[in-house]
Amino acid sequence: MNPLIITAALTGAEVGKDQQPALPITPDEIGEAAAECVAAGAAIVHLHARWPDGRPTQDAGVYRQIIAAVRARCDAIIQVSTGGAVGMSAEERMAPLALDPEMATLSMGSVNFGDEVFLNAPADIALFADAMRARGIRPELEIFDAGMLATANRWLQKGRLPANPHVDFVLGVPGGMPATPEALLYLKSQLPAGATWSVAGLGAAQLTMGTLGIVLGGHVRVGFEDNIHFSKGVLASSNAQLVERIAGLGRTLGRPPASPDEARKMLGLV
Ligand code: KMH
Ligand code: ZN
Repeated sequence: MNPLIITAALTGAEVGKDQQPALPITPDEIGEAAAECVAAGAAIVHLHARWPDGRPTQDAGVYRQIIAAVRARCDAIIQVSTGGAVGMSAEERMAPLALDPEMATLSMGSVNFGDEVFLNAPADIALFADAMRARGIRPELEIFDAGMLATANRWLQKGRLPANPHVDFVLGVPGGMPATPEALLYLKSQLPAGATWSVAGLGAAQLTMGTLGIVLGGHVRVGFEDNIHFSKGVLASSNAQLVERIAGLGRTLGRPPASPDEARKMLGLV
C-alpha cells in the first residue's frame, strides 16, 4: 500500500476574498483551515502569508503567527513558500526559512506566469537551496515546466540538492506545462531515482490531475491557491471540501490518505 500524501495549499498569493470568500488570510483563519484539512485527510499545509488587507507578504513575523496558529490546532507538516508573489526579491522570499519549518518550496527555474514572470535565477535557487540545507529544511522542488526538472536533475547530479527529493508538478499555469496526461506522464518519466512526487493542477485540472496522480502512484496538492471551485461555476465552500473529495477518491482507488506522521516517514522528515 502507498498511502496518499495530500497537500493543502490554503491561501496562495494570487486569489482574493472577492473571488473566494472562504479564503483564509489571517493567522487564525489559516490555522482553522489547516485543522479542518488535516481532519479531512491532508498531511502537509503549504503556507503563504498575507497582510490583514490581503496583500501577499513573506514577512517572518506574519509567518510566525500563522505557524503558531496551525501548530496549536493540528500536527500538519508545515511547508512555507519561498515563491511568495511575483515581483518579490529573493531576500524577501527567503525570510520564512528563519523559522525552521519542516519543509519549504524551491522553484527550479523561471516561468511566464500569466502576463507576468515568476523569476528564479540560478543564483536565487542556489541561495534558497543552500539556506534550506544549512537549516535542515526539506525542499519540495516546484516544477512548472519541463526545463525545471532537467535543471533539478543536473543539480542533483552535481550534489547541489539533497538526494531522493520530493518533487511537485504544478501544471496549467499559463506559460508553463499544460495540465494534460501527456505532460504528467512525460514529467514522471524524467523523475530522478528515489524521488517522491505530487501533482497540483490549476483550476478544473486540480481534480483531473489529482485523480491521475493517485492512479500513477504520486501524491496530490489541492486547495484555493490553485483552484477555488468545487465544480464548474460553483465555488468550493472550504479548502477542506477539496481535501475531502480527493481523500475519498484516494480511498476508492486503494490509496487512503497518509496521516502527517505517516507522511513524515514517507518523506524522510523523521
Ligand atoms: N505565487 C507564485 C508566484 C511557491 O509557493 O513556491 C509562486 C508560488 C510558488 O506560489
Ligand atoms: Zn505557493
